[in-house]
Amino acid sequence: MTRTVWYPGHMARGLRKLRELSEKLDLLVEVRDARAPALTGSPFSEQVARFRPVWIVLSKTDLAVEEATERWLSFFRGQGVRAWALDLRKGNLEPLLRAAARLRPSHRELRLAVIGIPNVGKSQLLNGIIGKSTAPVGGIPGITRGVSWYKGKGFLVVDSPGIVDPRSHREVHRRLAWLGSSKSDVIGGYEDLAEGLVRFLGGSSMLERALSSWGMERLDETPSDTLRRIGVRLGCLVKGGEVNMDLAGKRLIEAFSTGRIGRFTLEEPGDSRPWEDEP
Ligand SMILES: Nc1nc2c(ncn2[C@@H]2O[C@H](COP(=O)(O)OP(=O)(O)OP(=O)(O)O)[C@@H](O)[C@H]2O)c(=O)[nH]1
Ligand SMILES: [Mg+2]
Repeated sequence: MTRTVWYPGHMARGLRKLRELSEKLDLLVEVRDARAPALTGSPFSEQVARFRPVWIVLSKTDLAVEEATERWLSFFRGQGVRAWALDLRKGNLEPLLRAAARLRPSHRELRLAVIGIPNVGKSQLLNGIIGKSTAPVGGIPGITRGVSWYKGKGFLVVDSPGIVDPRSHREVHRRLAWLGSSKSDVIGGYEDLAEGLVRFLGGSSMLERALSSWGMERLDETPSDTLRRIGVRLGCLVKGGEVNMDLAGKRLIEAFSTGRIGRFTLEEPGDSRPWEDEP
């Protein structure tokens, strides 16, 4: 059963191109979101990991819970994977670049590709590696549409489009949409997505934190009622004073994905995925 709802043509083409290129590459740097390092894993890296090193960069550490990021780094390193955790807007790429330079063949530049799912910061990392803001960066998934080479000092770097796994469960896509890495509007709409997020956050103290950032309290109510209150608070109203639930949902998802309501980490190493047992 195909369960993916967002897999546009540029992803299929990008995957094909990466496969063709993979013979020429010395190193793959896979960017994952530090807020969900398992859910944001790339479907491509597993297919080629046997042939060359795949290093992991956990991006957006400024939006994740610091201690959780440390646990993820230990987890990956414990598996023998080289991993870095970075706020890519700040850079601090020197240790990564020094390690990569050691893989450089004596007769030519090092060829590396930056890969990963949409909106995790691949192009931002690439710009840091080449030292110029050349590759387009943007806050919505699907900014990079093709596979392109860029030249840096001693490096040839490939930027690639974000590619999701066409076999992923719908629930994975819902969670990726909370982070801004999947298209929210094609996965059941913002209202449904945001209610799912409220339900998830309600399982811990995260909901209190989110609500208090808007000066609101947690009440004993359904996720739908919580979303309605958020809509009132943010002025997402239509004629007659009714709440526009889809707009309220969009605002909540945007605030969550961009870190406006605080730092969050959605998963810990070894977490189970209960939805995978569902028929
Ligand atoms: N807060 C924060 N934002 C980041 C970080 N890295 C990237 N971003 C932001 O995340 C968004 C996506 O960055 P891109 O580099 O375009 O992501 P991408 O993986 O190339 O995305 P696609 O090309 O759409 O697949 C942009 O708004 C960046 O400014 C980070 O470490 N912290
Ligand atoms: Mg990009």
